[in-house]
Amino acid sequence: MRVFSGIRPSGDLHLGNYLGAIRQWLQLQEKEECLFCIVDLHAITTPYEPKKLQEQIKKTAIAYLAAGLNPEKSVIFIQSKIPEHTELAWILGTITPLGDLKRMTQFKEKSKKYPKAINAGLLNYPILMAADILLYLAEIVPVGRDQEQHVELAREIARKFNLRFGKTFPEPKALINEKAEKIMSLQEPTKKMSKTDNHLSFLGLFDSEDLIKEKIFRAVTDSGSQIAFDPKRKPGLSNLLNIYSIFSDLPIKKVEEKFRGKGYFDFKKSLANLLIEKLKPFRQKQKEYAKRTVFIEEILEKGRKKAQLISQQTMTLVRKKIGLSI
Ligand code: AQP
Repeated sequence: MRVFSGIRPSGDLHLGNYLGAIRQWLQLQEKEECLFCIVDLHAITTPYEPKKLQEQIKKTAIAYLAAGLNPEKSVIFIQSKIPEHTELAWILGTITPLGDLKRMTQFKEKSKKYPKAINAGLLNYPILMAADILLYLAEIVPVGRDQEQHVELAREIARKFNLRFGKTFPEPKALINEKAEKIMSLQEPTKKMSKTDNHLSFLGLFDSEDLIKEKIFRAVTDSGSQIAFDPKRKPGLSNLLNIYSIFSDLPIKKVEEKFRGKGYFDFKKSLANLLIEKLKPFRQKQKEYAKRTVFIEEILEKGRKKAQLISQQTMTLVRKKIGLSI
C-alpha cells in the first residue's frame, strides 16, 4: 500500500505532530511504501515571514530525521519542488464544489485566527492536499483527527474524478491513532495544540529541559486536586494524563492509581521528568543532523527525484483522461 502524509513548515514540531502523525509514519515505513512531504505550499496560506520559511523547511527536514524517519525506507521531499502538485490541484479544483470548501472546519478556524488574511489559498487548501495525496495514488494518509475532514474530501474528489473520467485514483483513507488523535493546547486545553500559538501552549519535540519543566508547570490545570481523567470537566489535567500514559506506556487507569493521594505538583513534576527523559534522544539527534547540511540536502534531492518519477507518470495519465493531451 502506498502512504502519503506531510507537515506544514510553519513552526517547530510539537508533541501533537509527533504523537498524532509521525509516530504512525515510523511504523508504516517498516512495511509500506511511504512518501513524507514538507508541505511548504500549505505553509504560505497563513501569515509567514519569507526569510524564515527557508530556515523552517530545513528545520522540518531535520526534525523528520531526528524523529526517526529513515530515508532508506521513506521518500522525504519538499512539496514545492514538484510542480505537479499545483497542476493537479488546479485540475481537481474544477470538480470540487465551492460549498464543500466553505464548510471545512480548518478554513473556519483559520479564518477566525487570521481575520485579516482570509485568502483564496486558505479556502483551496484541501484541494492542494487532495492533489498531494492523489498525485502519488496513495491509499493511506496517517494524520491527526483535525485533518480527517480534509482526507474525507480528498476521497470524495477522487470518487468524483473517477466517475467523470474513468478509474484513475484509489480512494484514500485517513489513518488515525485513537489515543493521540488530538493532543490539546497546554494553555487552552479545549483547543488542539498548534505550532503557531503562543510558545507556552505547545511542547516542542526539541525543547530544552528547562523549557519542558516551565511549560509543564505552567500548563493550565483545572480546579480540584485529585488526579483523575475526565476530559469534560478536567480537560487540562486529562490532556496531561493522556500524554503521561502514552510516554510511560501505562494505561490511564494505572497512571491515576500511581498518583492517587498525590497533588498536581507531584504529577507535573513526574510528567516533566518523564518527558525530559523520553525526548532526550530527539534533542541529541536534532543537534547532530543540524550539523550535516549537505547530507540533508542530498536526502531531499534523492526524495525529489523519486517523487518526481511517480508524479510525472500520474500527470501524464491525468492530462490524457481529461482531454488535455493527445
Ligand atoms: N494537536 C494535535 N494532535 C494530534 N495531531 C496533530 N496534528 C497537528 N496538531 C495535532 C497533526 O500533525 C500533522 C501535521 O499538521 P500540520 O502542521 O500540517 O497542520 P496543522 O494540523 O495545522 O498543525 P498545527 O501544529 O496546528 O500547525 P499550524 O499552527 O501551522 O496550523 C497533521 O497530521 C495533523 O493532523
